[in-house]
Amino acid sequence: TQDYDFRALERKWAPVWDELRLFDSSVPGDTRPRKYVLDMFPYPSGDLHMGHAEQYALGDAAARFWRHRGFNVLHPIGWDSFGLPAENAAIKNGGDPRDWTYANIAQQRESMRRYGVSFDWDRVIHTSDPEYYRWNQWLFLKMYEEGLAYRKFSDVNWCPNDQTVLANEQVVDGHCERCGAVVTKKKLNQWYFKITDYADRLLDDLNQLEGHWPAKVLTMQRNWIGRSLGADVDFEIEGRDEKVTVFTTRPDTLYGATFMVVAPESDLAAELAADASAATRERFASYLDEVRSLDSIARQSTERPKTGLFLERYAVNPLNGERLPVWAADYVLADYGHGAIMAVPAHDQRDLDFARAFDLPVRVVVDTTQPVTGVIPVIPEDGSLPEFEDLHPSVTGEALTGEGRLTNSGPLDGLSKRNAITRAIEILEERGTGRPAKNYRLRDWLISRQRYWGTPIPILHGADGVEVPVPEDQLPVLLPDAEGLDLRPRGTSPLGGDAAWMAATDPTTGAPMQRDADTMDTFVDSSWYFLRFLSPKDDTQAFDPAEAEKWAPIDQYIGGVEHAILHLLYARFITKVLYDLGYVTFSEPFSALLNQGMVIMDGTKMSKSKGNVVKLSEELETYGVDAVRLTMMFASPPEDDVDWADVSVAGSVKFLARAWRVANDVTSEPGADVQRGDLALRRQVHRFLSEVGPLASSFKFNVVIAKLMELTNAVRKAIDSGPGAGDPAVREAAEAITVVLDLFAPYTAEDMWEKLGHEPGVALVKWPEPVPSLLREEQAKAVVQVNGKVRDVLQVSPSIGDGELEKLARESANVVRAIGDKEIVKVIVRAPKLVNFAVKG
Ligand code: ANZ
Repeated sequence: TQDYDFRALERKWAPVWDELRLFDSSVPGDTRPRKYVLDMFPYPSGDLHMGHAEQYALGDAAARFWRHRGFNVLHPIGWDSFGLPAENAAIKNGGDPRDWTYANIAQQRESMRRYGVSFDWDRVIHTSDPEYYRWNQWLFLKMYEEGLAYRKFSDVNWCPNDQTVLANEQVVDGHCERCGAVVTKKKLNQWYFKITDYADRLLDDLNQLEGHWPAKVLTMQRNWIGRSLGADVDFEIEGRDEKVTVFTTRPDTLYGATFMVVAPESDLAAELAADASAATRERFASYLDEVRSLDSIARQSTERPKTGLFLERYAVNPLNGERLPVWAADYVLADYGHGAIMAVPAHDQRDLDFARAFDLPVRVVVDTTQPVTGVIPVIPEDGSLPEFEDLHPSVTGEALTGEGRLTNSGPLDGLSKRNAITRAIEILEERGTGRPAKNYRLRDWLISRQRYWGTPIPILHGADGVEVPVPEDQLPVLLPDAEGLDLRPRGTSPLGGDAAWMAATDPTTGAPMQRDADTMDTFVDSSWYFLRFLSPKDDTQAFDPAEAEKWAPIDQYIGGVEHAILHLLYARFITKVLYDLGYVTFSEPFSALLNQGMVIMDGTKMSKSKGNVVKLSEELETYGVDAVRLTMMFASPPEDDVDWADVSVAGSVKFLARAWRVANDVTSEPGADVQRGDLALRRQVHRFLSEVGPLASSFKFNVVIAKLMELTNAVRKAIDSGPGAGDPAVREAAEAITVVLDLFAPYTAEDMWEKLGHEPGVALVKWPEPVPSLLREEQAKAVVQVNGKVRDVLQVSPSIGDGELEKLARESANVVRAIGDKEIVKVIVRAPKLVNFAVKG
């Protein structure tokens, strides 16, 4: 007998597959129904690693499954090839980011081909190709026309020592990650996409995805958008003409407001401080410097001691006319709500911490000691809780945030929190000093990058500040060569250093203009790439709407949970924009989403610093592609992490060899009359088939593989000590194993298919259907009696439980008739054989 030699199989079949073009999804006249299975496309950072191996093994199992089920499956691949690592490599080693990028793409492409993934290689895209990024520019222009792209000055993190803009992740505790200098803010004029216009739809449409996306991802999206409902309340400031508006989710607590806080870097704080005493002016200036170096998360943390200062002014509570001192404090953010709050220390923890730090009054206005349905207690005017002294927030330090009844609140007294919110808003509206309001955590999408390796923004700037979009027929605005450009980050785009490139002319007047030197965030590239795969070579449009109609939205999207928020949110946003513009007929791009787990080592993430990185290339060398793929899918359900320390890749090789030998040993001819095959083995094969279909369509691939192993052992036994290698049931079993194995181990399966006497191309072989009669034979007969008299006989599974059997019995029409309107007094169930209803009346 021959030996299982995975190296030989890989060498043999890869070129055959190339030639057969089995995964071509655009054959004219193909009438198969369609499915679009998409793996998140990779960033070309070096060769493929174990994480890729997990992701593509999973996506490919899904794609292959649907192909076996008779679908024309679109399973494309491309590269997300703009971005910082290429630029940093060029800064470090010299050269052009292009060289690094395209060399890595070539390597990854070869590795993927070797990995046997069933991609349609005719649809490859690279986002750094002008043929691709010109459509980013087109999209930008559409957004600009719609008023969805705009420019404004905004703060960036700036390291004054390195003269560099820093990403949020590069700021550690307010200091530059590299040199330790205190990070400051710098104002730059930058481009934004107005995603906030779509906040409600992005939130509400998540309901459609319920059950089809991981619940965790839906929650993360919801939290990121962060809609809160409440009220805007206008406060007069003594000695100032204009009122100040605050956003609150708790207008019910207005009578408990004891001070007001404004964000230190707001215009209002600057204005009020300017009118204060010299000492306060000075303290304010140094406080502002301190605040600028902190990020918003640290600022709002309840852990950090509260800081702030009194601005020597008073606001007036619009409901009770009380004077509230106005403070500046950094726990209030300038860019949320209105950058000012009414502080209710009894019922808000941060306000309470602040009040306790600066000795400000705390007044309880919601009595949370009384259940909402309970008696309304009388609490004195000053808001103290005499009977519950030790529960008072100023004593406990714990704000009362729970349910309760309003007290000390004039017209709101006695109402529940919820009713008081509604009533307070009504009163504010009657008096014209407040109204219902909505706020979102979501901010507009900052797309400007002061970096080289990205899509140039297709806007021209005149000396007079005028902005002119580059006409569509002049796209793409090509990225110049990197040669001669200083790519080091310094807060302005490297493109600005290329005077020849920067010089442009106004398309209508011919007047000299300057190009926009910024490039786009690479999340723009990936916000619509799934549409480009539909007509990747079309040089007349971004994508063909007719093809989108045929294929999209994506039936199954597969990728890492690290993209749970931004990438998915941006892709959903751009899809909605394209929907509104009439380019697509769907408003959610990804009908179903699966997040694969990580590949870890000894319970922890693989990382260079820990020295526990397993090299994919070495695993492939040692065990072969199929064993690595099979191991990935066998180790756990796809959402769970795979601990590479716990798996046995060698065990996978052994199993593959066993399966392969079974195919080798079959001696009957293809098409042998299975009717004459061994009945016990046939039953086992068809039970296997009835189980693996549903398992595979719900991605329970680990269980499918366990069943494959079971059946393989059974056939081995049938060959060695049962009906023998020539029995047609053995062939039937071997063919079933081969087709199902193709999901995980395509090289081995292809070779088995050949050994079984078939033409190459197992990937397109129809999934064998279970024969019902072979399943039914195994069913048990359950007798159903009413008062001892047989009323029905049910065919049931021998493993049925009592509960399930009783349910079936109750649904039987004969039984229903026999019972009529009599009362069931007792039910005896002996699954799978008997149900007896004792009835009376
Ligand atoms: C009074 C109040 C009383 C509040 C109370 C809460 C509890 P979310 O849910 O996150 O939207 N707030 C408003 N603007 C703010 C800003 N710029 N920086 C920091 N905090 C701000 O939170 C809304 C609540 O956060 C608002 O409701 C306000 O405090 C505070 F018992 O108003 B609240």
